[in-house]
Formats: sequence, C-alpha cells, structure tokens
Amino acid sequence: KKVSWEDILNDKNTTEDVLMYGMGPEATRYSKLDQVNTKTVKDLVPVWSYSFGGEKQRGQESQALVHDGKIYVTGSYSRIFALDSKTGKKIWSYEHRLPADIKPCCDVINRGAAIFGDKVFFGTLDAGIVALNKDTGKVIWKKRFGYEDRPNKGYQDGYTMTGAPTIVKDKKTGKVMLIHGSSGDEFGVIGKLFALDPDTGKEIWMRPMVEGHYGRLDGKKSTPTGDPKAPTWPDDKNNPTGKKTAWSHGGGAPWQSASYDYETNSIIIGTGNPAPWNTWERTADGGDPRDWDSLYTSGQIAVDPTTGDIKWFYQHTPNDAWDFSGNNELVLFDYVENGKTIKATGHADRNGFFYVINREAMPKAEKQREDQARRFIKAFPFVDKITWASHIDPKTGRPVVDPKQYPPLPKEGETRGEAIQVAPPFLGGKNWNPMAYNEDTKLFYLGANHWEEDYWTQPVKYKKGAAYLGQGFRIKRTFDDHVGILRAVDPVKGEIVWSHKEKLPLWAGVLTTKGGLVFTGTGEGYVKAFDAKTGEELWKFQTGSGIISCPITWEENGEQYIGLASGYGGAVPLWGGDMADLTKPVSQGGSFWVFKLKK
Ligand code: PQQ
Repeated sequence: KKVSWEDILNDKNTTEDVLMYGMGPEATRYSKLDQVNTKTVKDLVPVWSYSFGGEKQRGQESQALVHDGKIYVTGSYSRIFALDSKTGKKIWSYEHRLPADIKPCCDVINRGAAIFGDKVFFGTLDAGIVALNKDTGKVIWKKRFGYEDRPNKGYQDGYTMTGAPTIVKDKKTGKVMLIHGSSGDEFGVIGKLFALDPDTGKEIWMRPMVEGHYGRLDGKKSTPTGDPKAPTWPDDKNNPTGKKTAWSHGGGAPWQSASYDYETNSIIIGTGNPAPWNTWERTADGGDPRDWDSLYTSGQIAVDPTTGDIKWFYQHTPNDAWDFSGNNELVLFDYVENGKTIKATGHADRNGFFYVINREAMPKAEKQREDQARRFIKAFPFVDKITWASHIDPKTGRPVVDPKQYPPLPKEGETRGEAIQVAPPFLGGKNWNPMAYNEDTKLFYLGANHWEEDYWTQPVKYKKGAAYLGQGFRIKRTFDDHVGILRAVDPVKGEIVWSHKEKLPLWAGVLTTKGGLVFTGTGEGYVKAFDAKTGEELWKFQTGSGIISCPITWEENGEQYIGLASGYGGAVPLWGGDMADLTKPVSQGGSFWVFKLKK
C-alpha cells in the first residue's frame, strides 16, 4: 500500500496509522482514540519491546510512524528500523555510514522519519537525507547539503541534521515536496530550509534564514531573504561584505520539523538562534542590542511552498542574546475568544513565553515589525521565573527586555565578562520536546523545566567548523524539589491549569487523546499517563532507560496501542551543568516499547 498525500493530510483523523511527525500537518499530537481512557488506562501492559542493538545506546528522541502493519522508528547515530507492529520483529534496518568528523551540537540524535508513496525519508548527522523503499529498506537516493561551493561537505562546515522531514503538497502547483531544514547554529552556519523532489532528491528551492542572503529556485538565485541590505545586521566598512563578520555566519537554522497550514498553503517552521550567541558581535559598536534584531532568527516563519519565498515572520526573541532560538514546534489550532475563531499557531518558546500568533492570510507587510504587531494575539509565561524580559508588549508584539540581562562585554584587561543570572537558561523553559493540543479540553500539554544559569561573554572569532558562541554558561536548579514540570496550559485564559513536578528535567514529547489522557516519558525511565482534566497521574511503567522520545498511539484490529522509544541522552547530559550531574545515574539505552490493554 502506497501512502498518498490525502492520507497524510488526514493523518489527525485516521487512527490506524501515524504518517507524520506531530501526528498530522497541524502537529497537535492528538488522537481520537479512546479505548485507553481514564478508566481503563490502569490495565495498560507491554506487548513487546525491540532493542536497537549495537553499542550505540544513547539519545533516542525519535517519534515513530505507523503504516500498513509496520512501525518506522529512527535510532541515534542515523539508523532506521522497520518493525512488525504486531510482534516487534525486525523487517529491515539501515545504518548510515557516518564520517568521523560530524558535528552535532547536542548528541547523536534523530527525531524521526517522513513517509510518502513507497518511500521513507530521514535526515543523517552528516548533513544528509536518505530515501529508502519502505517495504525493503533499499536505498533509493541519498544526498548531502551545505554551502554552494561545498555541497557535499556541509557536515565539515558545521551543518548536521536531526529533525524529521515533512511532506507537503503545494496547493498551487499540486507538487508534493519533501521539506527539511538543518542544524548547525553553534558552528556558525547559515540556516537553510530546503524543498526536494521526493522521487529523486533534486532540490526545488532553498531559503536561507539570515536577512540579505539569497534563496534558490530551480537551481537559480532567487529572492533575497528580507531586505537585501540587511539593515538588522550592523555594517562594518573593514569587511569585504560591508557587514560585521557575524552576518556571514548568522545561524537561524530551522532544525525542527515544519507544520503545514493547508488553508493558507504555508509551511510554518521555527528558526534557530543567531550566531554567534554573543550579542555584541551582532550589534553596532557602542550600540544598543535592542536596535539590531538579527532577522530572521529566533522566530516563526511562514514560507510559500511554490517559490520558497517568505510570507510572514514573527520574531520571539529579537537579537537573541541567550540562545533561546525559535525552533520549538508550531501547533496549528483554532483560537476561539468571545465567539470569534482565529486560525493561530501555539508556540511555547525556550524564552519562557507561550505565544498565540495569527497565521491567517494577510496582504504582505512592508516591514517585518508590521507583521510582528498585527499577528500578535497574546503571550504569557508558562514557567515561574523569567528574568530577561518583563512581558511581551501587546502593541508591538515585541518583548520588553531588561537591558541588564544582556551578558556584558569583558572589562578592559579581562578575558571574560561578568557573569549574570538568567532565567530561563539557554536550554529553555521548554526545549524541542513537542507539546500536544487536545481538541476536547482545548488545553495544551507541555513538558517544561525550571532552571536558570550563570551567563557570561567571552571573545569569539569565526573559524570554519569550530564552535562559534562567544558565551559561557552554567545551568543550575531553581527549585529544590523539581526541575521538570508537566503543565496544562489554557491558551485563551493565558493560565496554567495544572502542573505535575518531576525531579529530573523533562525532555520527552507529549501525546494527548480523546480518552482524556496525556502521555509522556521521564528522565527516570517511566512512561506515564495523566488525567488531561486534573493532571492526576493514573499509570506508569519503567522502560529501563530515560525517555526523551515522542509517544504515539494507533489502532489495529480494534485494539489501541501506545508506542515510544526509550534511551537517555540529548542536550541535558552534555550541556546541562548541574543537571548533567543530576542525570548521571540514568543508564543509557535504545529500545522501542509497545503497550495495549490486557484482555
Ligand atoms: N538539540 C537538543 C536535543 O536534542 O536535546 C537540544 C538542542 C538541540 C538545543 O538546545 C539547541 O540549541 C540546538 N541547536 C541546534 C542549532 O541551533 O543548530 C541544533 C540542535 C539539534 O539539532 O539537535 C539543538
């Protein structure tokens, strides 16, 4: 059975398969299944578990896909497995041969595959995409991406790929395309979004995320990203580009997955942090960082699938001095207030604010700040401590930043700047681990973290393939009794409805169902189910390693299944400061677990 575009478009409404990252183009992670519900969930038992094997036991962030009796799950180190959904028996597997000099910033992870026609697609850590026959695992095409002059060597320059690609069908031309971004902001790449022909891997268009850089369409230079003069990046007469060095390595990589807004025919995706992290490299000498936005980084962008042109952009963190990045998932939902429905995106940013943004079609804005003001609906904190900004100004849609929260430059004769305390820290009030939106409760469910950091600047020079940060940090806890906090968020009232504390950071995605449940995993290795209305913990099961993956659910022969990967890793043990110590006892792993109700 081939996978059609209609199958993908209807993913949210069909319960026998899971065909997209986010469980549908809207990325709501909501299922209409209710056999497993608040009453029956206590009878959930494991059906099978599959070990990914080998020595590569770490960092399993994947969300699996389900189609025609097969589960497609990616593993760390660029591996993919096709498993029999009934028995867990391996049908085929593929292990990508990786060069030794790959440069993933945040562990050797992969977040999942895409499926279309007779193929599955996934990204590899050497900045590549592989397409395989979904039934046999035979490689159909493989390609790498990078800079124009070294398209095959992008991984040496800092590009990598961890996110799940997205299939969309351009409503205007009827063309189905594979959309994917890249990672690499910590190495000073120019972040890019690509559209490929899924049959051949040939590029259709490319859109860079740094203002003033040019896109590509059908192999030719296309339009500039924003204003070709890049007025939000400072000039430097001494550089051949006429711009400060940072502009040539400005980041903005869209390293998570896109959502697809079928109504307006828009690809909506978050853009990464500007590079380097150090604000002063992206601010005119002696200037105020608040005057230099570093477009189009740390925001949400809507891209036209026909041309790869930008339709609109909303920047969560202008001149992002904290590596908040804008990458976290964009959930498409109907925002209803006072009887009026607005098509909106829901977004919980690393910067600690939850945003509701208007995604409806509007005439093109002259200036990005105009978009920013008119698309803003509301923003409110979803964590208890935010120090970098007091609030988001409803008139402009821009944060009101405390200027003392820009880590200052080193004083004369010193090698690092004075450390300041910032909350949330760069790992965020919430990181990549996607939230879920329940159509029945009309609530979002998200895995947040309460922590903060010491933050200081240090001098930085760009060197190809080397870390490009200009900033040092140490993450610390905020509260004694928890770091992770699972929260139900009401987007209309702008309130937290319930909270559930976890000792370790939360790094797993969330699933919610018509059965009135919320599923997620914990650092200690439990998969847990909660009552969506009250937050009461109703069920848990120990999987043997920490969980940082995204749970899914599907139905087969009248039975509802829950599946997820187990295997600790990701950014926390590598970058987490005090949290790395806290999570040291968690053993590594790599397996896929499936549950159903006992008969
Ligand atoms: N990846 C994780 C993870 O998988 O645990 C956490 C992070 C990434 C971050 O906190 C990042 O800032 C980050 N940044 C980039 C980037 O800017 O290119 C890429 C990635 C990634 O690809 O995993 C992460």
